[in-house]
Amino acid sequence: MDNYIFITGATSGFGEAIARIFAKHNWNLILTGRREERLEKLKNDLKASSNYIHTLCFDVRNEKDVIHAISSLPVEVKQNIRILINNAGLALGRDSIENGVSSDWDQMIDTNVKGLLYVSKAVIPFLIQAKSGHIVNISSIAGKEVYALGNVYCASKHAVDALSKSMRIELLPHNIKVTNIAPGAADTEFSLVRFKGNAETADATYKGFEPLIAQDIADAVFFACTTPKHVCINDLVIMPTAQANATTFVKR
Ligand code: NDP
Ligand code: 8X3
Repeated sequence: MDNYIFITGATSGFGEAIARIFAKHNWNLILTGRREERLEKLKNDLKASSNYIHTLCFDVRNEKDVIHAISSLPVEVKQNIRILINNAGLALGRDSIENGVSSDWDQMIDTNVKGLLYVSKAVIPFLIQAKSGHIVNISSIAGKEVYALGNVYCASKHAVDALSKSMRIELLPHNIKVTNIAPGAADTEFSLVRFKGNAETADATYKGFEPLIAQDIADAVFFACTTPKHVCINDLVIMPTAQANATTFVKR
């Protein structure tokens, strides 16, 4: 198979699990993230099952680096990108606006919204050229609802939800599918990052109920990307069974 899947945030959590499931099904991979050693380790882990694996180490917040990294791929690789997974993202802190840290707001908006735009702008021309493709944007339940102290993260994920809808309209004439995925609580490195390395607070997020795991989201992404040509999954909200919406859980 010549086709490539391009995954942002492949160094942990959902992105890594998505890389693993597509590798198992013999896709060629373009794996990206900031942590180079993790990209190399994943490449080594997957090289037996996947045909070709390219790693690109860049920060999605830096448009020049995004453009430079994607341009550095061989032409035949760029031309064969068929799936883009816009997954890289993060929450930082849980504070009211008056107590919020403005550098955290910048990082969330620059990564979750502007980074997704920079990568999409660089990759979409290859999908248009191929007259075929699929973009999966990883949003969140925080892109459908808001919760107290989630203000800027929720706003950034509402932006992802809106961008998914816009992309779907704009890319329709080019035969490019767009799927928005909105997970609830999933036990990845997400909370450790949100609480800035405080493992105790991060672990408490998942106490008393069974959260999603990265594999659950990877399975859904793989399903959405392998429907027949005439079928597009527009939007998926995926929750732990113990979570009804952004704030209602059954915890024991
Ligand atoms: P992880 O923290 O495990 O993974 C986040 C990934 O994003 C990492 O690979 C990280 O790579 C990458 N990333 C973060 N910032 C940047 C950046 N500036 N440039 C490039 N890559 C970056 O969390 P998840 O797997 O849970 O998160 C994946 C996505 O899912 C995020 O968009 C998150 O908002 C969303 N989400 C998560 C939920 C959850 O409960 N876990 C629920 C709903 C949505 P590196 O650090 O190497 O750059
Ligand atoms: C991550 C899930 O509920 O912390 O997007 O917003 S939540």
